[in-house]
Amino acid sequence: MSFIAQQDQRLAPLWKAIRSHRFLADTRDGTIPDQTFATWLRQDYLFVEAAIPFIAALIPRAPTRHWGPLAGVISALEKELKLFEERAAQVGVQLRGAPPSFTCHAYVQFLLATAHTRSYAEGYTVLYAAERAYHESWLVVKDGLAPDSPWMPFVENWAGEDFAGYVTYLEGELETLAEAAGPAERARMAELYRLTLLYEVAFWEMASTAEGWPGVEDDLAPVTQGPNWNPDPSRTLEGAWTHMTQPDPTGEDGT
Ligand code: MP5
Repeated sequence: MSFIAQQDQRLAPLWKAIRSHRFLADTRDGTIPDQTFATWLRQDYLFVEAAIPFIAALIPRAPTRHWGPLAGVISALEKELKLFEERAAQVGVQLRGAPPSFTCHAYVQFLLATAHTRSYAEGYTVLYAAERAYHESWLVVKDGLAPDSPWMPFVENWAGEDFAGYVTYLEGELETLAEAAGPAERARMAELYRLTLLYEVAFWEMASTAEGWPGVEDDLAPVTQGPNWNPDPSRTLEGAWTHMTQPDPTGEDGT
């Protein structure tokens, strides 16, 4: 059995917790409170912003065939940030100035620590698990979301064909890395896969409950704390992931 199939079997309860999360069902059904969706918008904006240095930190140890695709992910993430900006403006949500929640902060630290201190295959495992989790999550929302929902662009981003193609590509590459890994590294990859799925469940939970930091009423974060990314709002929106599935112009398969 392939590495991913083996992990998916072992971690089936975590996949179920992701796919059956009430945040996704309520978003799909149009019953999610505006404030709850706004919490997710603000926190995921911070997450996507941090995903850029995560990808950048993977590049130095990546095989050369991954350089182009990983650079493509960085530009897709920049376009995703613009999508957040555009949607937040559309529905009147203040995107900036929110401090990271405990869960968002922990997940981001986990991403960066993995990229900087673990093997490339281990970092790639986290990338695959996080992207796949979002694809699976937004497929749940897609299945029944009203076509005029303000959240449809997020469905198109993560449940669309371009992103599906990207996740399939990541899957194939992760299997290749897992085949080349020894038993000890494979065990570490399996553990990181599990942790990433746990963080994904925790992230939906955090968005649903608007949790702050455990044990305190007020995390005392300055209100100006928030994203560092400074987009150019005048740029037009394009599909963030379109270029990830366009054929290689050199005609080579990149291996
Ligand atoms: C993703 C995300 C998908 N935006 N947020 C969480 C909590 N997990 C996964 O990543 P990307 O890079 O936005 O496609």
